[in-house]
Amino acid sequence: MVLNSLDKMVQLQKNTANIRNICVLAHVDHGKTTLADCLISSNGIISSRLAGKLRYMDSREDEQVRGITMKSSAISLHYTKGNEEYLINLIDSPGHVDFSSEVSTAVRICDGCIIVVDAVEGVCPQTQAVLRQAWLENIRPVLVINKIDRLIVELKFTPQEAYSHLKNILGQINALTGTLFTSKVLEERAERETESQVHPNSEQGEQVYDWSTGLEDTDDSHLYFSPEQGNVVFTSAIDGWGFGIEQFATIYSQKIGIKKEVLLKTLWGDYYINMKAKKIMKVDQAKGKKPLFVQLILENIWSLYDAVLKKDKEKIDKIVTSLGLKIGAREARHSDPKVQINAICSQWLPISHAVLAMVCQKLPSPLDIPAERVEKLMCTGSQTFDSLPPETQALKAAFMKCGGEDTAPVIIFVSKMFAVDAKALPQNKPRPLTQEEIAQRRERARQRHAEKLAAQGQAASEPAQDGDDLETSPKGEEPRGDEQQVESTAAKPVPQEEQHQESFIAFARVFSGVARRGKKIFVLGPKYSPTEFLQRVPQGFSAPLDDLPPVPHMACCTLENLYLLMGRELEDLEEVPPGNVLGIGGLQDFVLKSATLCSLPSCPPFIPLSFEATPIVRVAIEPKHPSEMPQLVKGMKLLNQADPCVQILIQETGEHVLVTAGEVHLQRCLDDLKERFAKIAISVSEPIIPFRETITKPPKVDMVNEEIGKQQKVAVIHQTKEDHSKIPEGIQVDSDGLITITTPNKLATLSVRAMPLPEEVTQLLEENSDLIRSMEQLTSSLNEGKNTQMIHQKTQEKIWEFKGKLEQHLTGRKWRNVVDQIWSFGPRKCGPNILVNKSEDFQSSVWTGPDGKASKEAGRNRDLGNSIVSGFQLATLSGPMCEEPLMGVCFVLEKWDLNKLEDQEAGDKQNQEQSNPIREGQGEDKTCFSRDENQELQDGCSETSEKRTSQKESSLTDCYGPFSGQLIATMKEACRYALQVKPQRLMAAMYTCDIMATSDVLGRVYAVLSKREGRVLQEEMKEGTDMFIIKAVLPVAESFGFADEIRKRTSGLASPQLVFSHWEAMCESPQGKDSNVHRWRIAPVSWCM
Ligand SMILES: Nc1nc2c(ncn2[C@@H]2O[C@H](COP(=O)(O)OP(=O)(O)OP(=O)(O)O)[C@@H](O)[C@H]2O)c(=O)[nH]1
Ligand SMILES: [Mg+2]
Repeated sequence: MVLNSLDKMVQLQKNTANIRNICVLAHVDHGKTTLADCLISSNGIISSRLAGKLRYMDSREDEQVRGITMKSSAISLHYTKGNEEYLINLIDSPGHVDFSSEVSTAVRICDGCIIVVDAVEGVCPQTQAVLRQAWLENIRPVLVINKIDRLIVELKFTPQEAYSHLKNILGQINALTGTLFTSKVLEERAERETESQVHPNSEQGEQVYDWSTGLEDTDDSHLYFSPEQGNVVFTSAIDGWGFGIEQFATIYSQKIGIKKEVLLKTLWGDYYINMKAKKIMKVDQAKGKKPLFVQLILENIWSLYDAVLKKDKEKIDKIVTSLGLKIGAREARHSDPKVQINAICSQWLPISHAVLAMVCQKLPSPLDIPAERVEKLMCTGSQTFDSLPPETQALKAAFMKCGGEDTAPVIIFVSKMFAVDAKALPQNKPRPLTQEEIAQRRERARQRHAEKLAAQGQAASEPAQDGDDLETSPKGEEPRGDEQQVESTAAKPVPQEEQHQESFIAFARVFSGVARRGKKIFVLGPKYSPTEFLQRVPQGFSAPLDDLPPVPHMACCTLENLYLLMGRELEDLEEVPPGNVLGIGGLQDFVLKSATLCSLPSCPPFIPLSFEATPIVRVAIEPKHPSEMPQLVKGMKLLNQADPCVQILIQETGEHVLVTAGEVHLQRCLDDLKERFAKIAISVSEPIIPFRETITKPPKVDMVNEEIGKQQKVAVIHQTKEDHSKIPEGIQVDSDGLITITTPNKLATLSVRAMPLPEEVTQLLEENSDLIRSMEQLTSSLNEGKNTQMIHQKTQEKIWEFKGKLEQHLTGRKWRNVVDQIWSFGPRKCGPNILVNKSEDFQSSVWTGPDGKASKEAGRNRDLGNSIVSGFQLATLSGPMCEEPLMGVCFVLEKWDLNKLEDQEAGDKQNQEQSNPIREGQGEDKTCFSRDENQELQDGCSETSEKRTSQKESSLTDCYGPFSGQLIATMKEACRYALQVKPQRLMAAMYTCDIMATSDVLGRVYAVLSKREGRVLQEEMKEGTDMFIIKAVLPVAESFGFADEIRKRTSGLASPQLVFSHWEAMCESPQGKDSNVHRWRIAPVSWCM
């Protein structure tokens, strides 16, 4: 990039109203990067001949080789429309599902997006996913229907057929928008309704249900895509052309003398023109009239393609002349018709103009950020905007204003960290010399030359002593040969160790204020709470930022380097005004993946990015040479930072595990690890497939579908009992699966039962894990007596709603009162398993916290209760079959018998009272007191007397360790045994798989699917094409190599998209499990079909 254009960009960055931050979103291969090429070539960064071939934004080698984008990257473009100059910060994103987290990072820092749809393939699964993401993030979309050339060349449609097909695509995408919009309106309506229930109108008497609060009166017309609204353009990125209705309305209003406004309304739709009367009328199909779009637009394009493809020189010349274009002699003579089409169309209907004009007109500037979006960004978890402290709420105005004055708070969001080679940083790159520097160097060279001449003169008069002297430059300066090289460029020396280092740049956006180099700023982690800061730090605190008292999840750093992101290049900037996308250097020690930076500590962290794909594919990694372990560990840390969705785990066994979103993502991570971050040879295990453990209901029918009678049922129970020979003696198991177990010191007895939860409940728990987490936080702060967190009304409403739904699904005798008695969720206190407390001695529920009694006994019970909950957490974290987490299990604590403990404590107390005077004056020989019999035998008198002295703990600690620990272990065991007496099942991770295939390869697709235990859910034909869309589910364990196999078997005509969908219980009971556990981790034995 040349210097003056950098100046131009800097100048454009200051005019916030004319900035457009946009990303290009689409299904894989629909032409995003090709479209980006066309837009980039309009700025002269790449030549127009290379546009579409270069795929400039795919700067990684593997992106070029595989032909898919793997990361999102930004470039700033300049566009002039009339008298206005615009700065377009364009982000190209990947379409492959494995990289959908990169889409989330792009969407967060944009205000609008271009949704690209392939004119042949139409709306595909990822189109839906990206549209949903745009909606969730509240950014405005425009539509580009790309690859129109395929309708002409491949499908050989007539213009009329093409028009119907395009109408169809628009219909599909608008239907999707409609669904998103309707669900949003209904959600808001439901919210309003609950609000009105909470604050009922005082005039209760005249309550009339008002249906109009819903969809009816909400104007949604601006949301839909329609060419006449100006938010749709039709393009062929590969041939470099594109148009919106407006371009043709301008052309034809001059040509046929009909008002532009009229044409804008009628060029798309079923209208035709009566040329004689110069009138536009509704299409009368019976008379075979063609719509304007067909007659005035498509037919012209079709006839141009026809002429060029048939090499009809005469016709081509006629078209070129009638359009008033000038085609270079080289292009006109070119034998490849594509080159000719490109040369003509890119002049006639330049794609960059059509797309960028629409972007500037229809997409909002940073000044138009919706208030709703701001509020959403500021509210993490189940918080609501009005529950934030007033100082925090006040920041909303700054967001909305997006001001650059000195008083405006600086708010920046970092959506990801990306690694670049340190050599590629502008400060390490050669830069052109200034005039002064060139003059100085010239002067130095002249001096040296003169000195050398003088030295030669001297040498001629004195005989040479050492020939080498002549070669050495005077005073040990650089040898002369370098002079010419440094003449035009100068590089800052890169320290040796930095030369091969990766440097991290934050991919960010300034939401308010000016980001200046050298400015000190707070880095707020996702868990940072401004409320906590405001409580800890006195108001009006004015010491330097570094002297602040420590506040969790907050750090202070300096903005070291600011960059303009230019695709493969970075340009140094001194400051970045609000509303711009930028790169920030020097944050790698402060930001792991994403963060909020703000000059005020009252700012909350932005809500975390929502990722569509769940990381599910795991492999264990080790260095080929064990001595290189430290490099591997360091490399994995860097990889973790450089990828928004990868996870790195260190197992208890010491294995280093990499968790990725899919096979392609895994391959990219491994390549990065080997070539960039660890730079060592590694060995990679077979993929490890995660499972979940669950239980099912005992069968009601036997193998031949005959109902099992009562007698048989008993037999089944006996059989089950026999099967669970693992349950040691001394543990009571009743016929219903109730386990009764005593702590090692025999002081407490627990009775626990396991029951399978209905599927809907498990799903509900999974969907509400965030809410459950905040509930748990509230309960634990209540438990600790802190009560710092105020429950906001809306959060409370959400909790009640969640409870209501649980009650709705947990009906019947078996589940009576269960919801009220839920004590905890697990694992990690927010998982899809429930602990129910039916014991009468101690009541505690997640809805109300422990019962209000503040007695000493209540306090003790609370402590013991915590141990029981911990035991449940451990049990749900790793199940008895293969130590995988549990799912869909309800543990009911039926009884909790502490009588012995209480007896002992009473005894303790009594003895203590009695022994106190003794201790003071008498010997210790009478101090034996009644304890558990066994204990007494073991300990003997002298030992017990010692224990007595350490008051309360003495009674709760014995040779089995602290009582709390015993209770945890006993509860864990009870849960495990309770599971083992029920029919246990493993649950397998399942992908949903969307495959688009032509009818002739359909059979082969099915063959591969059935070989890999896939199950077809749906098959439908795409209208107007011979393509089928197949929706199937496929076990993750069977998915490795699936995409490659499908591609190979269908010669590349079908390619699947796999997205993690759900967990599914396998049919077979995993008998003989011990020997098989390892095998299941790689390939499960059998699948529930
Ligand atoms: N016929 C035709 N092919 C196109 C057009 N635009 C792009 N392509 C081709 O479609 C393929 C995919 O294009 P890309 O631009 O890489 O698609 P993408 O959407 O960036 O793909 P991902 O980034 O992997 O999701 C390439 O082979 C392009 O040459 C078009 O207008 N017409
Ligand atoms: Mg791409």
